[in-house]
Amino acid sequence: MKFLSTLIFAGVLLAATAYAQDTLTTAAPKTETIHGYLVDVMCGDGMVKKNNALEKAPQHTTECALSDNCAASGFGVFSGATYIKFDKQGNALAKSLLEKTKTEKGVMVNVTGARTGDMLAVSSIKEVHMKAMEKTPSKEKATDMKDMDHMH
Ligand SMILES: [Cu+2]
Repeated sequence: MKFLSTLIFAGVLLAATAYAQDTLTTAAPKTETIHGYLVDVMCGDGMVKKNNALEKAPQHTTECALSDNCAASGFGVFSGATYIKFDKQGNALAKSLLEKTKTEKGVMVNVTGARTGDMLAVSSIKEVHMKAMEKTPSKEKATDMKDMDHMH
């Protein structure tokens, strides 16, 4: 009886191992979230060629990205100096984000999708705002002043 259960256990273990290996090799590309500047392909390719993305991507305007030639070229994101291009759905999501945003240049995003090399099959794009550093200190100052008034 003990021998039999050991045999069954070994069999289950083998099957589980085989299943795990199978799912590993047939798995879809890894999903990842990339953080960086959203730039159209026309301008993005230009920055890659001139090797000046770190300097130019933050300066790239929303207006430029939405101009006819730029918008038609598709979109991508700069992860540092590496340019990762979006699929069709990503291009559509990027365009509607740019149409809604109030950011005039250097739109920064978190893009999630399945990455294959320098291509991303996008599932979601969110703009990342960096307002915290501008607004929080002035608010803190205001409360500090009120506290001081109480003390007098
Ligand atoms: Cu552009």
